[in-house]
Amino acid sequence: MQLEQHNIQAHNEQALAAHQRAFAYISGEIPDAEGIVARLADFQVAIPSWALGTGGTRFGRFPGGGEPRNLEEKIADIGLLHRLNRSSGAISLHIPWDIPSNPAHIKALAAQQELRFDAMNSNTFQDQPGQALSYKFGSLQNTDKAIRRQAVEHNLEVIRHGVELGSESLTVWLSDGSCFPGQLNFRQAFENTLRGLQEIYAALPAHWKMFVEYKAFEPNFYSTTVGDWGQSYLYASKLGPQAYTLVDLGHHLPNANIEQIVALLLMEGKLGGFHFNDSKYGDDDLTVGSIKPYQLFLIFCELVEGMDARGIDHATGLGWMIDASHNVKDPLEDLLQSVEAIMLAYAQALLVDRKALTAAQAGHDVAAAQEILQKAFRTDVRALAAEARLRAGGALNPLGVYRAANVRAELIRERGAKTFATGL
Ligand SMILES: [Mn+2]
Repeated sequence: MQLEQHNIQAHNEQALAAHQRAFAYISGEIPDAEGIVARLADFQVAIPSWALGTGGTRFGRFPGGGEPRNLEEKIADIGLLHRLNRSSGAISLHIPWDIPSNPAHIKALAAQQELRFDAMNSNTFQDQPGQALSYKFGSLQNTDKAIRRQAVEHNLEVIRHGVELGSESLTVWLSDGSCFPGQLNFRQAFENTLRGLQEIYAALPAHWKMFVEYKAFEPNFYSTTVGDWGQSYLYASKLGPQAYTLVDLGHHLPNANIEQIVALLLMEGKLGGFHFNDSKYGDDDLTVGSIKPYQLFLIFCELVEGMDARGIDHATGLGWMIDASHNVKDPLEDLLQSVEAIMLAYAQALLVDRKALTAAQAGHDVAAAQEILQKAFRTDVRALAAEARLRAGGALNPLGVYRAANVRAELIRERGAKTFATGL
């Protein structure tokens, strides 16, 4: 499926007059529209290979057809997203679902689509066909040394694949934990896990980062061995300067103040990357910004403030990734909506009058502080994001072009109605 540039241009021409009116209006209302458009154009969000197929739940999976059947088709799908929004210029792979049998070929395909390889993800939360030992009772935490060894070796293999492709980071998410009181010696589980992570860390190339992702619960329901940001921070601190905490928006207990977590991790120089999604109850993997857009905005406010305080480049300083895979929408439409929600929250955070906010905080003017934040949040910044896409050759309305071009129907025609992408 090749979405041609002329499809995008024809659509843009129809929408151009209305867009220009909206862009002229917002440019007159805010101090630095050009600066924000430039920052949006630089900002890229990595798409995970496992988000391109319909996600399942433990109750079932309802594939939508035309899903990518291999790594080549996953790269093609992300290339398509990137042509539409010019903000999806990276792919995050998962091993063993995406083992590149011919890395040079895969690298060339990605380069054709103007994609780079973001973080590599290891998997010790499932048993693979032919695997010698089971992870049923954990991987790096396991009381069995041979199982811990197998999990370490797998991560080393993931690093090797990443090096071949030009990736520069490894994300380790462990499902390790326990389902019942008494099942686990917490201290021993932590120490085993730390030793395993240390062996993996020692194999990182010098320019690589390791992201230690945490999750409060699921699939384990009594304890998780990397359960919250404090535990992740503890591992990352003990590992060394190449190790960082990764925040996944869906991996907290209800009502956690994620914006505060982000602020403190940035303060300590230990925030490495982000997994965007949204949720109502837990790790729901819903479209970014679909449930709690204000929370997303507040998180971006802390990200912008913290990155600026430490001189971190917004576009390249942290790993920006989507991690979502749910069961009802067309995955490509979902990803277009998710990237758009990220861009809007980022633009709104850039709009916040920092000087006025600092003054309000210093003067204990609580009402003014709220007004300043909500003024930015209530500004319609869609024309800024659209302008950034337009200048980069993307679509004013990515979802509109996707639908008008009948992309899904075409993918089903090419790949079949009963395809299954590897993933959850
Ligand atoms: Mn995640």
